[in-house]
Amino acid sequence: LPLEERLASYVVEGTKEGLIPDLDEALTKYSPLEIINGPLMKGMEEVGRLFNNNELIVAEVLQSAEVMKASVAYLEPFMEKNETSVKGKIILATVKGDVHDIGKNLVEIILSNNGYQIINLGIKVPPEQLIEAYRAEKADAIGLSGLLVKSAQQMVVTAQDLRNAGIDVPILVGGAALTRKFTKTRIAPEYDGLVLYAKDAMDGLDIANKLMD
Ligand code: B1M
Repeated sequence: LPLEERLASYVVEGTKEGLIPDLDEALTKYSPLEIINGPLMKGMEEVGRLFNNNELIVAEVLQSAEVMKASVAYLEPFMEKNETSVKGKIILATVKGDVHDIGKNLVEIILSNNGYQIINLGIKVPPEQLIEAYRAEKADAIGLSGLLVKSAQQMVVTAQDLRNAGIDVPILVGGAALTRKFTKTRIAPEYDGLVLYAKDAMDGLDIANKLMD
């Protein structure tokens, strides 16, 4: 198989055998993010498709996720870092009820490599925990990730709770459950701050940079 297909197949098969040498080879041709967003994401999309068709079970999807995580961890030191002064502090969380964290953690890597201090609250984060963290950290923005359809609804609830707690910092939302339609009007028409959708981690960085300008 060509290199790109081999990379995708490690994710689909959930195997790490041969992965590192192939990642090294890929690094001679592509940037770390191109490898992640290209062949590795392609593998993850295939995993999603197979899972949807009942051709994979959760345990197998978990192994695929392990391969993706190991790849991102291996590639991270090769990513471009902009050693600027701290641009801002951002709280990141996967919303309540949702365990998917690969995308959120990628957002953390990209933002922290580009001058942001990140408070990563992890997965299944209830609004109360976000409110507490915001009060303790005085962050410049809150980033919410969600991959399940119900996570979009959870974001609506979260934005309402933040508003009721008197918080109005910009909220950045992302994750496969969302689309561009998830703008402020869909998520939180009455939220006093901005609500912005990022399609991927780089888009998240662009938005954060615009916000902090
Ligand atoms: Co799950 N899962 N999963 N899963 N899983 C999906 C999301 C699903 C679409 C698969 C499918 O059926 N086709 C489906 C959701 C269906 C729906 O609601 N419409 C699904 C399901 C059903 C489930 C369970 C319910 C399965 C079950 O138990 N029966 C269960 C949910 C448990 C729960 O959350 N309560 C479940 C569990 C799991 C695993 C634990 C096995 C594993 C997650 C492991 C982990 O994350 N640690 C897993 C995985 C791996 C997937 C798929 C296959 C891949 C997700 C992924 O990591 N993609 C996924 C199918 C798919 O998406 N194709 C699927 C790679 C990652 C880099 O992309 O997270 O989208 P993503 O991030 C992108 C952008 O979205 C964006 O940036 C990233 C790229 O740069 N982004 C942000 C993300 N967050 C952002 C935040 C931002 C900005 C951008 O700002 C704050």
